[in-house]
Amino acid sequence: SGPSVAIVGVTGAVGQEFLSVLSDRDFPYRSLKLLASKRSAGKSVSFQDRTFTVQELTADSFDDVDIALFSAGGSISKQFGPIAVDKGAIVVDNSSAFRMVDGVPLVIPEVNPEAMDGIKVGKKKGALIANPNCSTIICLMAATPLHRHAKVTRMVVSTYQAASGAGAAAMHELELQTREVLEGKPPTCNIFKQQYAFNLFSHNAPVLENGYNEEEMKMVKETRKIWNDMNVKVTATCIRVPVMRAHAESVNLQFEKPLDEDTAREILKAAPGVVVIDDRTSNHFPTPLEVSNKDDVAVGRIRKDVSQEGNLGLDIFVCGDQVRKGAALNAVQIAELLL
Ligand code: 11C
Repeated sequence: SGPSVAIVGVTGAVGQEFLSVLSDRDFPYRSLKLLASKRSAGKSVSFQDRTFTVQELTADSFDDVDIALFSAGGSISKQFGPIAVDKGAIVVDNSSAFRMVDGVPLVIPEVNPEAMDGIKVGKKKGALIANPNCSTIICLMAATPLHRHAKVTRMVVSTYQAASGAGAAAMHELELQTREVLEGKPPTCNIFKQQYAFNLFSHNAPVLENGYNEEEMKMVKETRKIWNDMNVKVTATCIRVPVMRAHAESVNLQFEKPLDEDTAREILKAAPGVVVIDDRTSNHFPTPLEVSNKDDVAVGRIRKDVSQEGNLGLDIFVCGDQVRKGAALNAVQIAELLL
């Protein structure tokens, strides 16, 4: 029993994580179809004591599919997402293709599940639901409980983003470059056009006319849509750091109503999907390594912003596994809401 599920892009980093998360959460499914490009078709994938053969993604792939989890890049989503919806599937799309389209819910289950009200498996009606950008998800997991309490009027984010955000090939390149540099060899630069190991650089997304890169503007626009607040002021600086798979973010918040740091800590301790690591005595705060392969987003460095009046400002530091809560877990949680 359960829905029939398809995974589009199963050979990628997020595609593989979809499988782990489905298994970890015991997601009920009637059938499972693993789809990828022609190049990967025919490969065998072992999953839950069974061997699946990866099938080529085509327009006919979605006959009798209830839920399709997409993570194969924006152009594949644009081409095949609408086809899947026409066939009656509910598409949970991890790409940026449909996030800002009016009428497409952009959902973090702990934050705005109401945005997908009425979309359910069994209604025999296709729909698109977008998974936000990983940096946005990780930031808003921590910022939203505080926003609900004191209303954020302005948010300033600086990110420290892992290789995983650029896919499995970038993770491989980071590892390879690290070896090469240690061995005194010139680093291989295929994915990023500059040395990544022992370095950091501005996020590789295209830079726009306003000087922001696309990753930064995603944080600005997606936050407004998810919070359904077109007035919240958001600015971001996104940086790629040589970390394998979890993003870190420094987040400065300005509030409409006062919120002191002890109350903020209690709110965050009670927030679903969030753990507080905030030990000033031993200088123990969230790290990417500590949250890697974990579901929860960790938050620490919770402190009053001394540059702001009264208790109207806080600084926090957030870490979250980019592949998991930033992508696959969030999508599977959305799929759970569809049942
Ligand atoms: C990164 N967030 O870490 C990006 C990758 O819009 O889904 C994913 C881009 C997106 O590089």
